[in-house]
Amino acid sequence: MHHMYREIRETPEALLKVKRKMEEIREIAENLVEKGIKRIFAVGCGTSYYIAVGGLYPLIKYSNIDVYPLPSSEFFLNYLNKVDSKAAVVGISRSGSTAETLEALKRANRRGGLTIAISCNEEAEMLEIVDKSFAVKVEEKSIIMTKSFSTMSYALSCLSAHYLKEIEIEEGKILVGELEKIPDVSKITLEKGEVAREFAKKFVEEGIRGFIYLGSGPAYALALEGSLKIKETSYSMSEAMPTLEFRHGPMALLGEKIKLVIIALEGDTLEVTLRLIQEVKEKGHAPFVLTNSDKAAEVEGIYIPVGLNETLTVPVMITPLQLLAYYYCVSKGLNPDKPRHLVKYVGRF
Ligand code: F1P
Repeated sequence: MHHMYREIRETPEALLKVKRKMEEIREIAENLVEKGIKRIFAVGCGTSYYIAVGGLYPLIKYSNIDVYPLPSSEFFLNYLNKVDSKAAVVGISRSGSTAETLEALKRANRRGGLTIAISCNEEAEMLEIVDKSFAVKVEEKSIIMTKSFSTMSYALSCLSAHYLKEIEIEEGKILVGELEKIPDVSKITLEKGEVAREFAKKFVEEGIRGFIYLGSGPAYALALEGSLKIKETSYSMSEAMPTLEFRHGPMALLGEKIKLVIIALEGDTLEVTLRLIQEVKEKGHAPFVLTNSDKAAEVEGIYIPVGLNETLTVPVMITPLQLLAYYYCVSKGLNPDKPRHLVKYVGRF
């Protein structure tokens, strides 16, 4: 069995490790409030940057605190002027050794920012240089990040939700209550996601040459990470964009051997996403849809009625997309455990 597949299957138990340490996360949220933090940067590289994009949505949707999900490099090259004692910088890194993320945290420290680390490595050097840290031991032999994405997404979502509760935003209490369910919901999306195998084989048989992942809001983080998994394991061209952006140019690609992967989540973005699905079908395209809404259930794809607030779905709805990339890779006769040119982490820049 490939490391990548086994590690996807281990996601629910990895999420339980975060749940067991929830009090540590609540204490970090409490510290953000005590310090009077006015803006929060979440930074990472590759998959870990996409964790930053998805994990801040509770704050984006339900608070007026300024949030900046950024690649670590973009943060320290272009945003340092916004860092002072009222800024928090959350570094996200499976290894805790990625050069750009370490550099981002070191420069944030020098500007007096409150630095926080989230990692899957309890011995990470990153944990030594920050003010507060949260780490769980979630080891992956695979270069390709899978359960580690869900783990650190869950941790960041928990931090966001607990912050909302600490500043007495009504939705905070609701979200914190829902956090408890996530490890069990993960078992459901894992089992329902296995049907991705049939779709992956079909894509290979159809000679699909490229993918465009569409998602809005939290689903945009799912689109970014789902697209990266395909690139990393199958060397297929793949792009992710906010759902309605597809209509402003990329729509011209319909007719080529591409497959649209559209993530449709219950919530503020569902209606426009359903209209886009209808629009591309009328143009003769058969999109693949990952959804938790019965309103999109009849479209070809994977329907999992996950009863979570949309801002908490990223750690669990990514699993079917990880499985889709895994099965597409092996259906093409490639080895997901030996991705061309990639390393476990990039230790210099
Ligand atoms: C970040 C990262 C991964 C990528 C590859 C190289 O690692 O860019 O996202 O998939 O493994 O490293 P980390 O900072 O999360 O350890």
